[in-house]
Amino acid sequence: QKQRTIYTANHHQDLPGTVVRAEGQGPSGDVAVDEAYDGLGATFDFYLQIFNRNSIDDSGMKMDATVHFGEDYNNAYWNSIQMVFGDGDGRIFNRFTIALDVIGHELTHGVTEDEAQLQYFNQSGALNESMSDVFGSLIKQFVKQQTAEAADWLIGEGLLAPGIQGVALRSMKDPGSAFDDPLLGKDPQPKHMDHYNNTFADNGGVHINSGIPNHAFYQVATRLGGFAWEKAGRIWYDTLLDQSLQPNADFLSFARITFAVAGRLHGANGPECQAVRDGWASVGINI
Ligand code: ASN
Ligand code: ZN
Repeated sequence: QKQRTIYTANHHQDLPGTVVRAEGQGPSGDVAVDEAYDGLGATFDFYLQIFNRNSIDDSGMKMDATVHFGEDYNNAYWNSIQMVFGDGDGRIFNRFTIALDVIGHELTHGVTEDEAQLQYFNQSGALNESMSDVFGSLIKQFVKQQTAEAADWLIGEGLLAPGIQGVALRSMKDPGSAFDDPLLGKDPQPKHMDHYNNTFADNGGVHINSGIPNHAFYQVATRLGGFAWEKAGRIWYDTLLDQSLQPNADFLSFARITFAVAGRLHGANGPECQAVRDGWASVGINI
């Protein structure tokens, strides 16, 4: 049974704030509250139906989210206890509940923290970010019942304010192409190891270099075809839960586990293993 509680911070920054909608209650009429409630519900249903996972910690953890956090707050995050969503400033970003994959992204930070504790800097941090984008995107694809070919593979569609030149926050299909705007700058994501960004900014580029494993997942999923959550998603999920995945894993060690998992699930050296190997190779990671 899912147990959601949506709070409002009422434009302050005190967490969790006051309850506006508890599990089982009807729509509040506040769009951010109701998007958070529905988005957490869809994310819970996805994890349960597809991976037989019972909430964030697989033990029925309550799902708490606070909306209207801060004044014109241009972000959303997971704080190890709950999810937090800003309203955006309306100039660069709209409200952060507007995109289901962003809600799935934040909740998945909780799943990753529970299962793998991928350290939030450099390559392990980019893998942590990528897990959130992969499962965020799969949740959206699942709700829309889209195949890998039909999906747009965008993260945060609708989040960019009117007038911003761009389509979303990130693109898994074509990292680096999501936006190019005088206010926001250009989408900095690479999609190949040749363009890996060695930076101290952004915790060592966790939201930048995540383009590489994001694109590898896209490559594997489209090679396998059909619904991406069925094969590629299962391989990535089992990798996240694999005992051999270390908190300081780099892209190559993660990729090697996906290959081993694909072999366990589908038989060694079958087309699934080949798709995993080729997908990673296409981003410059050679298993
Ligand atoms: N929205 C960001 C994320 O979920 C927030 C952050 O970087 N702290 O990764
Ligand atoms: Zn994140």
